[in-house]
Amino acid sequence: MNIQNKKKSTKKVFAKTDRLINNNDQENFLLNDSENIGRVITSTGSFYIVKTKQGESINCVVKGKFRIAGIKTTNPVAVGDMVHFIKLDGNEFAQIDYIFERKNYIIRKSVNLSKLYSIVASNIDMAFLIISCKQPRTDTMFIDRFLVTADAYNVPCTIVINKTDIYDEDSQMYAAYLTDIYENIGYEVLFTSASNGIGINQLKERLKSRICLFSGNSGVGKSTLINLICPEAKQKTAEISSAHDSGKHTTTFATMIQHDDINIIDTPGVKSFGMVEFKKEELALYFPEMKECLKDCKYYNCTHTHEPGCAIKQAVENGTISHERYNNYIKLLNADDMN
Ligand SMILES: Nc1nc2c(ncn2[C@@H]2O[C@H](COP(=O)(O)OP(=O)(O)OP(=O)(O)O)[C@@H](O)[C@H]2O)c(=O)[nH]1
Ligand SMILES: [Mg+2]
Ligand SMILES: [Zn+2]
Repeated sequence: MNIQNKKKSTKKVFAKTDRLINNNDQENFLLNDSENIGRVITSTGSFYIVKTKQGESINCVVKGKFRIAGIKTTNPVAVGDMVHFIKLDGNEFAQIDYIFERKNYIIRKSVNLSKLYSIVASNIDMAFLIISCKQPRTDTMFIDRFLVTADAYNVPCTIVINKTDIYDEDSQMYAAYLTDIYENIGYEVLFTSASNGIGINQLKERLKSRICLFSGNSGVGKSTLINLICPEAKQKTAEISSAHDSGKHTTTFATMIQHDDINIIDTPGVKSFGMVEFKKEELALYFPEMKECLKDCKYYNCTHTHEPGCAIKQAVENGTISHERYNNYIKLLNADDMN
């Protein structure tokens, strides 16, 4: 296929599981058994809490095995999933027996280079990538891996630069540098401080009436921000390790925190987002600024590395595409986890 004419494909988000139900069954359940339907709000991997429309929290386990075709997952049921469950007499746990079709999901490799994936969360309206320019400093490679994955799975993203209260001149410059790069390619960038409250109201506005995901490195302040925004939330937080300027992986499983019309999924901090199911020739499609130039490359199968007449390299040279983003594109192209 000519890559230049290729419409950006959204990854197959409707992963086929043997018990992922279709629309007809879904309607049937909604009509006839609506009290046994709810959204997964906590997943520890072995045990789940499902919240029903009536506001009841049901402790659940998964009945049998769910397989997702093509990929091996450690957790076939994820926070955000709408599920059907059955209650059994005398049993403490109800059993999840069906997952409704997912609108989208974010997935990551469980262990680097392994073929095992875990679903971070599903049915997300907006992902917030929480980063920091200091203690710890998030690098652009981390950001780009996340943005590429989110874009491929059709999850819109906002970048939140937290801990602005502790920034010295160097980290302020880095924050300005990041803002310039990411605003230029169409992402909203917010500045917050959970310590002095700066930017919190603006962030709250963005969180209203949708299901939001908070993701990012360990120690950037995801849980602290959530505790501030949702007074009922009692998410554990911990000081970062001073020796390494890195977080202590305090949050260990995903939970959705609900407060008024705000729904935020807090997730464990990650070192890096593994790329999933990407082919080298599609990578540029998930860099919005590169996607625009593809049609102008001389060769239809241009990899934008060494080819003459490459519109992307030209754009990097004249400053329309940032060097940083292009360098990350090259690194990703050569990463071990690309197909
Ligand atoms: N100075 C300052 N410290 C902050 C801010 N936000 C969070 N912190 C501190 O950063 C440390 C880590 O915060 P957490 O909320 O536990 O970080 P996290 O992102 O949830 O980390 P994981 O759960 O490990 O992924 C805690 O000591 C917080 O008090 C902020 O805006 N400014
Ligand atoms: Mg946390
Ligand atoms: Zn090219």
